[in-house]
Amino acid sequence: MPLSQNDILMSRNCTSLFLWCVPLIVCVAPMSLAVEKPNIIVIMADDVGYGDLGVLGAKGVETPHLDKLALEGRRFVNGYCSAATCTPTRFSLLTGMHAFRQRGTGIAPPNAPAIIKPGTVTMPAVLRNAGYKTAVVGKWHLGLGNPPKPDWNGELKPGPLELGFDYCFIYPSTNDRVPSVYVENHRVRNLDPNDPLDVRGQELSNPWPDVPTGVTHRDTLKMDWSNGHNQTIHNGIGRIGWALGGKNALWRDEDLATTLTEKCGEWIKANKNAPFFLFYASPNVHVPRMPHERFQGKSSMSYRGDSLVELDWCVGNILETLREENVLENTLVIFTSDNGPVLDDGYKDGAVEKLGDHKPSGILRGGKYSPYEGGTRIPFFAYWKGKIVPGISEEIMNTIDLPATLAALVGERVPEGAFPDSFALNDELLGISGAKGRPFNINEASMRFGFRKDHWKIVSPPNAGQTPGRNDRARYELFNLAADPSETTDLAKQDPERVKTMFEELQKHLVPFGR
Ligand SMILES: [Ca+2]
Repeated sequence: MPLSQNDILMSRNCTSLFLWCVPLIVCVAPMSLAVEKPNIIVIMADDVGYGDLGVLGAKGVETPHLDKLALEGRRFVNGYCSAATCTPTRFSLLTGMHAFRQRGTGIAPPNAPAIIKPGTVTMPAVLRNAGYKTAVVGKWHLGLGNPPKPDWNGELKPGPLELGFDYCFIYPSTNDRVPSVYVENHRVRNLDPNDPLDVRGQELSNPWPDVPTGVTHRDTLKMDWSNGHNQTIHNGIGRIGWALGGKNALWRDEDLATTLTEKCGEWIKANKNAPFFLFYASPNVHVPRMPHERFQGKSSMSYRGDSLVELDWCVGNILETLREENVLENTLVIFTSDNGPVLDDGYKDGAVEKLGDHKPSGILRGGKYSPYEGGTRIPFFAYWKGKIVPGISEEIMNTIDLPATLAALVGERVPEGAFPDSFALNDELLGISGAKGRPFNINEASMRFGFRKDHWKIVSPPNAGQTPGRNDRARYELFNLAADPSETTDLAKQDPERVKTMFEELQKHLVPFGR
């Protein structure tokens, strides 16, 4: 049932009586006035591309659960994440703000302190104010603790709990970066105080010369590296960065996705009676791809394909939990990815050699790290059994829109100035007739940008510096995505007026830049 006007007014009036950041216990609508607030699960896969799933044309791998989710839900074929790498997309997913507006939002190193500034309004905080129980399970990669670095043996705060999550069960960085541990709420899980965890930056040489590294003991590795990833060895795999101790807390790569999925299930069961918001930040299919033994060899594409099979199992398992707990029909599930695909991202795992006919980006150009479409146009599905009419949307949608979209969906006010780059696309998400997507799209790839309006797109040149493209409009490329979805033909010289107009509009969006 949609929100009634009274419900909306009550929510707004009530909220305005209090400081927004104070938990609004008395403001939660009483049950008799409850608006429909579906449970919400956002599943963000890692490095999964536009062509990586069966429903998107994948070859050599089957993903039946994700295909079902897509086919029985709404598929956004013009769905994007906001950046071509992990940290900035996740920053924007939680804050509704482009990462380029804040310095230090590039790929976070192992010892990164919390990147999202305290006091920033976040998506989970707004949903919590709307009466939701909130949790994040999986990859964090947005830093923990105060500068200069996390207190790994003490309290890890600020972190997810200070940003609107009631519960977190995360790994701090990426699975190829140390430390290979879980953080549950404010603590490293299973850490033995007699064996403290010491984490050092990746820029240093080995702080413990007697300890084997991916260079000194390369022949002992169970997965060899192709570049970088040769510092601390854990589980027979070289990592980025240095870590020592905390042995009891270390996870095994093969168990990562299963453990996290089980944790999602536990949390769903414990919170099924409240409206809940779960952000499942899946480790699949980021390197090192080391799926559980039961998935190894289940595709023809080596561990990258097997990791897609594992991802599919995880999603199927979560949906099965919803079914078993009788909350499937009251749960909106959104599936997306944090950036486009990559084959060799630092390990020799056969992804290149075993690719076969598979096209991870589908027809799109580029992948992870790229300002072309394959860098940020990704699988994007919304499924809500009995509510979302199955179909395909060609409207533009971006993961940065989820904060405003989900706030609007549950009828919760967004504080003024919050979610500055986020459009409320809730009608479009649900497929309500006549609804529109976002009017333009900006995608970020390190210091390069793509800017799309309708079917036209400009791409900034490489090495554009801190104010990308401001002085070198002549080097921008122009593509007609309707006629040339693979961005093969640069039309900039044929249509300089269009480049000029779009360039000037992009510049307005980039201000303020580099705060
Ligand atoms: Ca990623």
